[in-house]
Amino acid sequence: MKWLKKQAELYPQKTFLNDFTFEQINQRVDKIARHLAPLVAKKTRVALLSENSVEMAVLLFALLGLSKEILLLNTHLTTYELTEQVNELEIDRVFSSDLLKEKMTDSISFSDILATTAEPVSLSVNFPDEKIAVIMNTSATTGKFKSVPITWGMISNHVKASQKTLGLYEDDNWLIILPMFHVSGLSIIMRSLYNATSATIFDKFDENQLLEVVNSGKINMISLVPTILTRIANNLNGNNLRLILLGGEFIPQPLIQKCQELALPVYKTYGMTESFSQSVTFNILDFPDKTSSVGRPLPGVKIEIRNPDLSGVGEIWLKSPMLMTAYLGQKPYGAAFETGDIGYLDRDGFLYLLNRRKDIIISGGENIYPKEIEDLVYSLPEIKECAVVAKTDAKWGQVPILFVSGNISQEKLENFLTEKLAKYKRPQTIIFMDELPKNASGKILRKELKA
Ligand code: S0N
Ligand code: MG
Ligand code: MG
Repeated sequence: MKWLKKQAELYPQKTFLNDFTFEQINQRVDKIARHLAPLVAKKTRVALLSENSVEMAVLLFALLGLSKEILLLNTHLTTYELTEQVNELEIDRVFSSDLLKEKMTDSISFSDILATTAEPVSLSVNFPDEKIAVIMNTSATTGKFKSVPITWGMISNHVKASQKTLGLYEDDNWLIILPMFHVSGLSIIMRSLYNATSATIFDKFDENQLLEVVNSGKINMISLVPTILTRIANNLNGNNLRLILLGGEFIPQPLIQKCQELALPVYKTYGMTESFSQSVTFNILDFPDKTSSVGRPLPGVKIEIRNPDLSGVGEIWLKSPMLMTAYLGQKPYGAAFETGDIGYLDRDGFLYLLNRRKDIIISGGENIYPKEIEDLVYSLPEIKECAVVAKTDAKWGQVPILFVSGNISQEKLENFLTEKLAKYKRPQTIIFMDELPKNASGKILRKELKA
């Protein structure tokens, strides 16, 4: 596996993941790869469904070493949604953690793998830039997910640019509580691997466990979404931390002010799956007069504001060596990538984000597009009209709300949504109306519903 063999030779005794050294992880990867090889021999693409764990990382490295493309599945999804994604990408080999196997009963669990016969293999250590390493599906305005192919070139360019921006200390230890099926979590693994530094993987978000490990000084870096930081900021001791990388959602300014008062080393970041995480970043303690910005571009990244109004506010376009060239199965987007977000640059090159992509709802760092929920609701014959809008929420930032008209009981609709939709996408409230408000041409007035 790229970088792993080298680090295991250079720093065999250094801690890599949790209590395992680079040498131990490398040995575990070699071992599991021997079992995996016969299972994936004729496959280009496989899928992986797992909560965060060292085992997940080991399996991922082994599959990468076997030159597979790995679709990383969001563990919150229902069986219905998971099956749809796997079918769409024509994947017939799914690996799941023992805990999640019940979600995809015909998958191969981690313990099943070790029960199969092993075969000698030699793992690849170098990959061409254009080779796909992992695939992540992201929700899209169309209501159907898009697949982001994350190549080795994107990963290599990212880890280098990020290191230049965030610096590198020999005993860095980066806590992973964000999901490794998102770039927010996976990028930490790749940075630690490239930098030969440590990462500590948590399988879930538990407030007390998190505070304990941060306040103990065992880790010195952490990536968070505002939903989590809001819950823990008051009890967080920033003395041992050199960095809190904060992004994935709209970041409320009161949270930033509180972090300034507490002297927490928050690095705001704006990035996306399409760019394998961070595109712009900055430390709020270094630039106290820029705290409402999301930061300055990483080396190699260019931000363009297109079609600006008189005050310079316009569409945010990106050019970056960390960006994908196209969604899977779609045409390349060309020289620059349209983020869909709205903002402006100040004269020092700091980016300010004013509006997120049209219609997007971000709940606890998970993206939701109303159209996906609406299309599903419309698939019920009883439904006349429906619309999903965002409601501000103290805990999750935003939550979806469903307005609906039609001859259907609340219970039937709720049961249907529970079966088909991940919990975070499920409307927090369903409001029944005789008719939804529309304009003269019959378009549903979302603004009115929001109000
Ligand atoms: C916020 C998290 C941790 C919440 O999970 P928690 O508390 O563990 O929830 P559960 O115990 O599982 O469930 C509690 C109840 O709440 C429901 N629920 C869970 N998650 C959500 C949600 N997001 N929205 C609404 N409801 C939710 C559960 O269903 C459950 O209900 P009950 O008990 O009734 O069953 C968790 O959601 C989380 O980890 N969120 C973060 C996800 C994330 O990482 N998003 C970022 C994705 N974006 C990117 O990767 C690009 C940006 C980026 O790269 C980045 C982002 C942040 C920081 C750094 C970077 C970087 O550039 O490197
Ligand atoms: Mg969870
Ligand atoms: Mg929890």
